[in-house]
Amino acid sequence: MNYKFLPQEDQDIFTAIKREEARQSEGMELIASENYVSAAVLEAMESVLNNKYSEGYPGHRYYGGQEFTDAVESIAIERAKRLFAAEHVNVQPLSGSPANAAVYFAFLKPGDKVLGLKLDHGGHLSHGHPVNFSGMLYDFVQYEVDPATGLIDMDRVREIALRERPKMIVAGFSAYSREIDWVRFKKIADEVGAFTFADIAHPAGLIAAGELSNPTPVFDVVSTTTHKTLRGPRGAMIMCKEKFAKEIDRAVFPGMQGGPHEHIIAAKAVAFGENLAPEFKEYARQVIKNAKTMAAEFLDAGFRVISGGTDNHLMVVDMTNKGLSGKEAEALLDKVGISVSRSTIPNDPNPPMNPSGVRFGTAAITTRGMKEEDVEKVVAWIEGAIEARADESRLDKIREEVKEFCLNFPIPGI
Ligand code: DSN
Repeated sequence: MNYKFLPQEDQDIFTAIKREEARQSEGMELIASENYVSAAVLEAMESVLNNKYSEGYPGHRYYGGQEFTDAVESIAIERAKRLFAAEHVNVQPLSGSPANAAVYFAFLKPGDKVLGLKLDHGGHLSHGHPVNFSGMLYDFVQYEVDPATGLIDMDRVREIALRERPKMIVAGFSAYSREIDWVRFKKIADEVGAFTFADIAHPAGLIAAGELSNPTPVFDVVSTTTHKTLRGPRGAMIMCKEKFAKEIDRAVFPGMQGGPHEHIIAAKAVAFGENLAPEFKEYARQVIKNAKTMAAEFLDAGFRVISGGTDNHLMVVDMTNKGLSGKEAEALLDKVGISVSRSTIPNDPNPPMNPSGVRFGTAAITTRGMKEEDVEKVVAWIEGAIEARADESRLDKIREEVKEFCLNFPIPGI
């Protein structure tokens, strides 16, 4: 980005941003939920649309002057519908948790029973964790992955659903590396008369590109963030069957939110335009190829990969047999310029702040143009850093190698 005014007006913030640009350029980003947006997406976010209030929806607003916000929001909606074959789309949710809150708000009353995947098995806080609003307001019953395979045991999900008779079943996860059987989930939900809600925040881009199966035609309602594999601005959207359009729209506004962020909605529209282009399909394919290579390399190096591999952009790796916790691995890899996020493993004996695993993802490095042979080097650096963790000079050397390597792969927008 070229900053014209900021350096003159606010050196402190300008300096922090420039240093973050350098950190991103010199470092290896393996946090599964992160990505790099295009310069066009960044430009849409910094536009004067930021200045506009637009409560309501295109054609039905509570403030004047909506000619162009209506146009922008309608384009975002139309593109999202094409991407996911969605009947109805609301592009206003500010982020993933608010989107999920709106979905619950649309379909449930406090105290209603809901089925969601447990956090340490790959679910999300907003899928019923007791410290989150979802777990506080609703009566969540949690299903798990099979401890032996790391896969969701659909027979067990059915058993729990038949016993508990939930009003909603939530599927779609933050740390689950395998394809999801949406049709089976829907069948189970139909048996007990439950709503089906898919949270595809992580694999949305791979689904939009047709590389993973799409729950939108099958499920009642689907939420996603727009900044992970979809490679758009930080934000979210909700897709649903036309028959639920009113409930969802009312739950978002006026139910949960006030004025939508039209500059972000414009950036969502730009990203969706990019997602519809053939190059994005190539990108999504490469993300998966890179992730499969990464999982295979970890297995070869003696790491325990949960479920034994991946079908999408992420994997969770248990660090126990390498003699360090997920938090220690995160801090160690930070030292060599590799960003990751610690992660619980299924039935983790350790708490979420200091869990046993690390989650790795390939969405960001693939945007930079890295391919399978590059991923092999990345895993070798991770393995090397873990082996050399007591040897500061070897760690410094790895950091230099990572930096030199990363600088060969420019980041869009920088
Ligand atoms: N923080 C996101 C992630 O890392 O998966 C989910 O909210």
